[in-house]
Amino acid sequence: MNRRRFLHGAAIASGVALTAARAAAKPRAGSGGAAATVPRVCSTWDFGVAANRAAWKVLARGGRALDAVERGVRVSEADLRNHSVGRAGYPDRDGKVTLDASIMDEHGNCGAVAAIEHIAHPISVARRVMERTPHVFLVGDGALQFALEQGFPREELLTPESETAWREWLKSAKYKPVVNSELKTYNAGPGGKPGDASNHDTIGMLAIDAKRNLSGACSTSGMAWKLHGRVGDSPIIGAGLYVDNEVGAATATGVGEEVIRNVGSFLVVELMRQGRSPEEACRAAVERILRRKQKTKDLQIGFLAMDKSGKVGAWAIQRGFSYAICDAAKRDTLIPSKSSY
Ligand code: SD4
Repeated sequence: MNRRRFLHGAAIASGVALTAARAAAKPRAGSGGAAATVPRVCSTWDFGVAANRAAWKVLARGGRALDAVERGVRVSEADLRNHSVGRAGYPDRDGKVTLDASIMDEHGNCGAVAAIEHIAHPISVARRVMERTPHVFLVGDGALQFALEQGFPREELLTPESETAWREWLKSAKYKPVVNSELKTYNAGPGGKPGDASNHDTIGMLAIDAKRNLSGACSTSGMAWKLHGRVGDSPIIGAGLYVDNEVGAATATGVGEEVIRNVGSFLVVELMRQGRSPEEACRAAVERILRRKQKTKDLQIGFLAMDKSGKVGAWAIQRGFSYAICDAAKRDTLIPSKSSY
């Protein structure tokens, strides 16, 4: 571990300033040059900035990374501008909002729920599965039943805006994921019309606390207009999220089917174990996916990783993926991911 720290502890991933149109964050040129600091939190997409702020409140007072990631992800789940995490997430083709989430702590404990309906904070249900059951994964009606028994309120998650978008989609009823739709939906602003047929959005968050323990969390409503019952990578341990406290943590966003096929987040962590930096590991995982795919023009996948020193890196297939970092030295930092195309 010391050798790995020595090799990789010097800098976080490089980045350049984003345009002013990209959220109210403070993008920083060359923020990747700074030495890794602990504690630190990072998360996917522009909306990761707001989520990080909530997670930081836990980390800054010496709190546990697990509490930080749950707290942070709940912010995105409650954000009505975010059309595929939690409430206001776009529904499946039958008009039902079904949510997926997973969480993993520093001991390798994990919990997940998939295709759960009517529960606004699936990440907290995932944590209850981890902490209060002998199981890892609950799905569908069973997950809902467990959540209600645990005292989570049953809620309507389909907002009028999401319902309008779904009814609009029904006119053509074509399932065609749109690259980087996360930004089109989110940056449309409150009440704004989401761009195109916005398909997906996921918050993946990784944190290291003052004790140098890692945790991660991931939450999504998955691909908009999916088949009822479809589950993506986000709740699948090893695909959408993986944490190994000896090495690092990784999370994924984008078209989940390809992430599952390649056990993406586990792959990224294993590549870090072999000595690659977070960015190199994310890049190698993306390239593994690309080697197997012929058509990649319409495919977006992004990986985000953090190593045991708090160093952060990312890589995506297409341009447009962004990730946010927050630590004592830098808040509200938004970085455009490097990409293969
Ligand atoms: C899924 N990976 O359900 C998720 C969607 C996503 O950004 O990440 N969107 O396949």
